[in-house]
Amino acid sequence: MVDKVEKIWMDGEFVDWDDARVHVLSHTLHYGYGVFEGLRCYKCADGRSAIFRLDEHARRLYDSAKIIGLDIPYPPEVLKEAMKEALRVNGMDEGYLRPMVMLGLGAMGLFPKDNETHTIVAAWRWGAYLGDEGLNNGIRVQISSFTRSIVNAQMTRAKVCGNYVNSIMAKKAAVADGFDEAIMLDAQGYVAEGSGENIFIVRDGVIQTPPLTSMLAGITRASALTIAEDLGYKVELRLLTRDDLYIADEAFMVGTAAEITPIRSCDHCAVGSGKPGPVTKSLQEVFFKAVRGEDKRYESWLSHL
Ligand code: PPE
Repeated sequence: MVDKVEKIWMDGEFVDWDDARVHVLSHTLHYGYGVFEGLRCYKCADGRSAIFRLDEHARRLYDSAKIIGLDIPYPPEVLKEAMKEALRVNGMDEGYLRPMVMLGLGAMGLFPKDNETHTIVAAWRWGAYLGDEGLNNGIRVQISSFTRSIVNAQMTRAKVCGNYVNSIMAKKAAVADGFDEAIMLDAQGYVAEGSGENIFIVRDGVIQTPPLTSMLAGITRASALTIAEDLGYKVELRLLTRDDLYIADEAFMVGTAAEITPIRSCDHCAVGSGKPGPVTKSLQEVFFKAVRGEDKRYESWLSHL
């Protein structure tokens, strides 16, 4: 269960955790028509804390809202400040941030009109999303029998609440079968993404990830691509097949929550040696330095509290 913190920002002010409530007839609860983000704040080597890629996450939140036609009743500056303040008021120097914009009471049915909008920013403590063991030694993934929603059904540039039913079903099925995570294929059968992560493989020293089609345009994905290029690796954006994962030398998943997590097997087939490989480890190392302000090249990715 998520650990309770003191305050949550809701509709312009900080309220006590127990008072951050909406009505059961809130529109988003019924139809999934809402947008959200997930960000991490890390404690830096110099003792300060910084939110990783705050501007990019804020931009994606407003893009998501625009895509589905939802008005966010605050300018980005207000929500960015609320995110910093959500950590400060709760005395957190590290944590996960969840801004969300949802529709509340008003009309029911599929033509929301004059429904009130609720905007929240919550912060909570979140350790390694796929477990410390997974982060260090790799996870076991399953190709899901659930297809990632096709691009003109699910808006893939938007992080929409309702999109996550597809993810939850895939994740639950994978865990029920004894795996750590699900990888979903797109409608054509090409590798799309994990339930809440983007995916990369490495073969013959080339880092490969699918182009942005049936998947979220992950900010960690973009960061990993930049780091990979800075490390001098050859990077290729290309459609990946299920068996590309089986014969990869290395594979890993990336996301704000998942950070950079190695994959050690796919469908019981060992990826490479079945252990995190050198390329994955080198990216992981630079990524964790970047988020903690230990690599000057990536200073501009940090927003200090
Ligand atoms: N794909 C999906 C479907 C996704 O949800 C995420 C983030 C990503 C890719 C990676 O995106 P980015 O965080 O910008 O690198 N998933 C978030 C939600 C996790 C959750 O369980 O909630 C996250 O990682 O914060």
